[in-house]
Amino acid sequence: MSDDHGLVEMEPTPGEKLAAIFKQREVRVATAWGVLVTAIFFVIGGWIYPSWMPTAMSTDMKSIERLIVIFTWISAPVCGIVLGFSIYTFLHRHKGDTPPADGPGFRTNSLVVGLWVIVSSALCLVAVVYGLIEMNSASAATAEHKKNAMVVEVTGSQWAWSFNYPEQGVQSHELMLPINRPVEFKIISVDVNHSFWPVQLGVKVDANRLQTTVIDTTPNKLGDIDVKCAELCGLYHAYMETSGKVMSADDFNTWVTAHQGGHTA
Ligand SMILES: [Cu+2]
Repeated sequence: MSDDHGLVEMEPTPGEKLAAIFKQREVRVATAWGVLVTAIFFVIGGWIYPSWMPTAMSTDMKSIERLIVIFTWISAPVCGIVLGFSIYTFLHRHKGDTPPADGPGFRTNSLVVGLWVIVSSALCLVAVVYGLIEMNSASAATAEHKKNAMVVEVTGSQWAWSFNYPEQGVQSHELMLPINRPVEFKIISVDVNHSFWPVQLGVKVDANRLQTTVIDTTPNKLGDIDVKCAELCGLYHAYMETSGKVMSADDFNTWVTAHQGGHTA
């Protein structure tokens, strides 16, 4: 900012004001960096990051993936502007021993501030509305699944998960689920707070002592599930994990028959 070209004094139209801001070379270069960073984050958020995410094995996981992508896209321009100006500043930092003279003082540019408030409010509003719609459709699905969901009672303890299938009379340390049947998890802890996280199912919910938390999902893809604890719960928190499987209905029935009355490791 070498001088302000009398921007504030002229009081021209907003369009002229904006044009004057962009007449400054440093603003144009920093904006170009901002656009580049936004584009990079747009691509990373939309195509590269989803390819690193675990396989989606339920509709919930699919919608969470979509939510992450859209929220990344919304935040990309914010990140772009901040990093764009940071990159410009870093590349044009002062080198050498003699400190440069102070630059001219500059006043708040109400047009830029106003525009930015409007744009960021609009982005937040999109995020809030989108989030509410997703939440609403998730609770509608829960109400619909309530009738024929298979109940799995999940117990967290330092430092293991165990699963009880009351309908089938089976207990297990592995999470076995039949494909395409809604499952209702009833989650509790016998000691400290844990968080039940079957990664590929897109479910992550607290396991508290004395208070059962309930959540449902419908596995829709065969394959392996990683079950982890997502709440720091003590010395071996990092090892509080087990595995599971989404199986065909037949395979699930075979597994149930083999384990009824017993307790699998
Ligand atoms: Cu835990």
